[in-house]
Formats: sequence, C-alpha cells, structure tokens
Amino acid sequence: MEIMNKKHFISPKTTIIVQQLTLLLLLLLSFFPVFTQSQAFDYAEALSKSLLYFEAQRSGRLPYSQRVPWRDHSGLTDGLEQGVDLVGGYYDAGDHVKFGLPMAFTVTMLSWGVIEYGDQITRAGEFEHTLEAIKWGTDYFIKAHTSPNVLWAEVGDGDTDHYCWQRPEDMTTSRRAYKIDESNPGSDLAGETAAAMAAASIVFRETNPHYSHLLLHHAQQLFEFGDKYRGKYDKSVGVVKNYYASVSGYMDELLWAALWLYKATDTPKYLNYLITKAHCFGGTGWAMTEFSWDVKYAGLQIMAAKLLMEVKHKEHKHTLDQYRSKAEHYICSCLNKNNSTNNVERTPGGMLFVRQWNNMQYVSSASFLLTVYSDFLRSSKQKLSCHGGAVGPEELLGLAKAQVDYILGSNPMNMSYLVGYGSSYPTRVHHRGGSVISYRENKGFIGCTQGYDNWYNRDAPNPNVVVGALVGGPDCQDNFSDERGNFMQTEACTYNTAPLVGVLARLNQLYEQENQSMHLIASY
Ligand SMILES: *[C@@H]1O[C@H](CO)[C@@H](O)[C@H](O)[C@H]1NC(C)=O
Ligand SMILES: *[C@@H]1O[C@H](CO)[C@@H](O)[C@H](O)[C@H]1NC(C)=O
Ligand SMILES: *[C@@H]1O[C@H](CO)[C@@H](O)[C@H](O)[C@H]1NC(C)=O
Ligand SMILES: CC(=O)N[C@H]1CO[C@H](CO)[C@@H](O)[C@@H]1O
Repeated sequence: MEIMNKKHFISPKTTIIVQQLTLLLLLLLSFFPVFTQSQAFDYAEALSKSLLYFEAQRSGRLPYSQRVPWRDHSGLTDGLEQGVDLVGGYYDAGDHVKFGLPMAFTVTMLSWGVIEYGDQITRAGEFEHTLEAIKWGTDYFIKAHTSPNVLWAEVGDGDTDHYCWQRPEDMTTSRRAYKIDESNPGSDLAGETAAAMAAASIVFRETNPHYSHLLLHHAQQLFEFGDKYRGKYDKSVGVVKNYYASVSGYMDELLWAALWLYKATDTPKYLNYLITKAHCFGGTGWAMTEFSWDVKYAGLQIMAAKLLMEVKHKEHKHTLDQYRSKAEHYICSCLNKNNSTNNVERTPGGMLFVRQWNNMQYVSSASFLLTVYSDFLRSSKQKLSCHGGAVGPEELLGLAKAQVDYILGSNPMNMSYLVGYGSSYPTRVHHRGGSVISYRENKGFIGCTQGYDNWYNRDAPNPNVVVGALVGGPDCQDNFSDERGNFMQTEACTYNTAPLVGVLARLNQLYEQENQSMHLIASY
C-alpha cells in the first residue's frame, strides 16, 4: 500500500524523465562496460603528473613557472662551438644528449594527443601545461632549423655522455652539435621534425596564430629538404648509430610528414604524395605490430584510414582502403585477433610485449592508437573485422584501458610504472638528475666519475622523484627489478609518456561519465 501510494505521487512528467534517465544509463553502461569490474584509477591525477615529467626533462634556461623544483638551468652553451644557439629542448631519457629524432616524435605525439583529445585535456585542467610541453620542443626545433636545408640533429654524443654520471647542471661532457644538410642528408629526421611542427601548428592555430604559421613554414621547408635530399640520418650523423639508429629508414617519416602537412594545410600536393607514394614507400605494404620513434607505419595507416570518413577523399578510396587494411592488421594484432603468429605477445599479467628493452614505449603508443581507432569506429558507426569476427569500439578502448591500468598498478608486481603515481612505484629510476642530490639544495660541483661513486652505486632510493616518468617496465614474465643499473627497465623516455597524455584525458572523461551513471544508480 505504501509503495502503491508513493508510486501515485510520481507525476507523469517525472515518469518520463525517469524513463529517459534509465535509457541514458543503459546506454552509458553498454558503451562503457570496461568499467564494471576493475579497480578505479585517478586518470586526472596521472595526467597532471605525466606533464610534470616534461619539465624534469627540460634543457636550457628554465622559466619562473618551472614546477619541478629539483632542476635548474643546464646546457647553456649548447651549440656555441658550432656558432649556433641550440639552448633548450629536451633530454631524451636518463642522460643528457639531445637527440633530435625521439624529441620530434615526442612532440608529434603530444600534439596528436591535443588534436584528438584537446577538449578532454582542457576539462582536466591541463591544456596550458600540455601546450607548454609542446612549445618547449618546437621552440628548440625552430632554433635547430637554421636554414632551409640545415637541421641540427643532436647535441652531445652518447659515448662521451655515458662516461660520466652527473647532474645536468654540472655537465662537463662534450656538447658538440651535429647537423644534417644537403651533402649529409637525413630524410627521417627532417620528416619527423616536419611532422612534429605541422602537428604543433594545428595545436597553436587558435591560441597563437602567428606561432602556428611560423611552425608550418618550418615544417614545409623541412619536408622539402628531406624529400629532395634523400638519405638516412644515421649515415650522416654517425654518433647516433648506437643510440637512435633509423632501422625503418626514412620512407615512413616522409609519408608521415606529408600526412601531417596535409592535415595542417589541406593542400592537395601533400595528399597526392601520400597516395602516389603509398605503395613504393611501403605505406600500404608494411603490416606492423609496433609503433615507435623509429617505425611510424601504424600511426600513418591509422591516420590515413580516418581520411576515408570524408567525402572529399572518395576518389582515393582504393589506396586509403589499403592503408586501412594495414591499420587494422596492427589493431587486430594488439587485440590478439590476427589468425597468424603475427599477434603482439602478452605477458601472463596481460601487458602487450614487444621487446625486452623499454617495452613500455610500445604499450603507451599502442594504447594511444587503440583509443584513437576506437573513437574513429564509434563516430563512423563501424566495426573492425579481425580474424574471428567483428570487433566493436568498446573492445579497443577496453584494451587501451587495461594497458593503462596495468601501467598504473593493476599488475602482478602491484606497482605503478608511472613514477610518483600511487603508493608503490620505481624509486631507483635510471636518471642522473633524479639520482643525485638536487642542484638547488647543494650547488657543490659533482664531477664526472664522482657521480658514479657517490650516487649511482648507492642502494638508497633516488633523492628526487621523476614524477610522471613512464619507465621501461617489466619483462615478459611481468617481473621488474627496481635497480638503477637495470636501465632496460628503470630508465624512462619522453616518448614513453607522450602518447599517454591524450589517452589519460580520454579515460578520465570515460571515468567521469561512468561516475555520473553510478550516481544515477545510487539516487535511483
Ligand atoms: C587466415 O585466415 C584466412 C581467412 O579466414 C585464411 O584464408 C588464411 O589461410 C589464414 N592464414 C593463416 C596463416 O592461418
Ligand atoms: C599483489 O597484490 C595481490 C592482491 O592484494 C597479492 O595477492 C599479491 O601477492 C601481490 N603481489 C606482490 C608481488 O606484492
Ligand atoms: C619472474 O619471477 C618469478 C617469481 O619470482 C620467477 O619464478 C621467474 O623465474 C622470473 N622470470 C624471469 C624471466 O626472470
Ligand atoms: C585477419 C588479419 O589481420 N590477418 C593478417 C595476419 O597477419 C598477416 C601477416 O602480417 C597478414 O597478412 C594478415 O592479413
């Protein structure tokens, strides 16, 4: 009777609202089943932390707004010997060489993250920090591109750099700079830098149109330079060979640059490049299972596949479909749904596993591509067909989320591989600045080998936490050993964290939507 009475108090209008809410709730739950069982992580916190990492990696004169307190100015004479100002940019990882190719890929990925998930990044309050992280890189590329056909490729060299263990502020190693030019070409480096600047020009289009134009101008020149003077940059800059050799060559970067320039300018000549060279440059030939600072094919294929959505690209459907088929090979392989042996391996704990050394770079880049492709499928109302049937967008996003959750602590070691996040994370990160007392606390000079004796070889945790660094991570058995000398696992790189920025923002949005629907259940 009570119940019946109550029921009668609900007006017809309320009933309709309740019905609509129920519908919405069911809709939300069917869209986001990925949240129903697992541990919840604070993606917004992880996102904020990930951006701090780029401040820890800064070279050059630090601004007043610098938030990572244990760092100070460094590399203030970079380029001086060669008569060029190369102050600024990023250290790639735990040491102090400034490597152009991975730095450019880092900036491309940060920019792509903003292009796809700018709204979500803004909602998480991190738009400004993300743009700062991009600009720290592009400001440097502008300096390094000293004339149309000259690009400075690297400052310092791995061999002499690795001889010492010092804070960046104390650096005594060689800061010699190396360049590519007409007689020493480097189409891969020029291509990736062009891609980074073209992508960043899209990012800054609204907030800083002058800067956006400038970036585009450099990007166009660099692409022409790379295309006209063909060659692998590791042939021209020998010192890079043992560190960032371009194994996949330069054809992927040239196609990738053309595609980013097409996105930035809408100019048919770049689209034509992508279409006419699709076959001979391997764009529609290579079926890859990794996406990295070296190998761009999967990212390129996924972006090309997205062009199919626009009517104006109908005449290129044939070639774009071929790109798409390779893009889907990558995605299906990650999903473990290819029928050959060509799937990406997984550890017993579920982490995508490509190789022993710095495997997390492949995990974060795969998470990004899965997220982007998932949203592409959703917005175009399509499914993906892998061997064994059709796959919906939620399954792709579910895998991306599982990988990110693994990173954040849902793994057999119960450890977050994003440093500074959660209650347990690597404390002996292979990072010079992190492992030596902060320059701000103790300005006493620490010499080349003194750092090894007094800091590197200690058992104690690092004095400075490299917050937001994504380390190389566990092995194929999910084992991880938190030792400074274990650089395969405990070193972090800028291109590990960069793809995560957009993904974390996207997952945060998903989490908020899920939370809203949970509130609906609670208040129901
Ligand atoms: C993969 O599946 C396709 C179609 O189901 C089949 O034609 C092909 O032989 C299979 N390849 C392998 C390596 O199993
Ligand atoms: C991780 O946590 C689970 C569940 O609390 C526990 O059973 C397991 O022993 C932990 N593993 C390690 C390596 O601490
Ligand atoms: C991983 O750790 C487990 C448990 O400690 C051990 O049995 C196994 O041998 C380790 N695997 C590798 C590849 O080190
Ligand atoms: C269904 C599917 O994606 N099959 C692919 C599996 O991998 C081989 C080798 O790379 C491809 O040729 C297939 O197309």
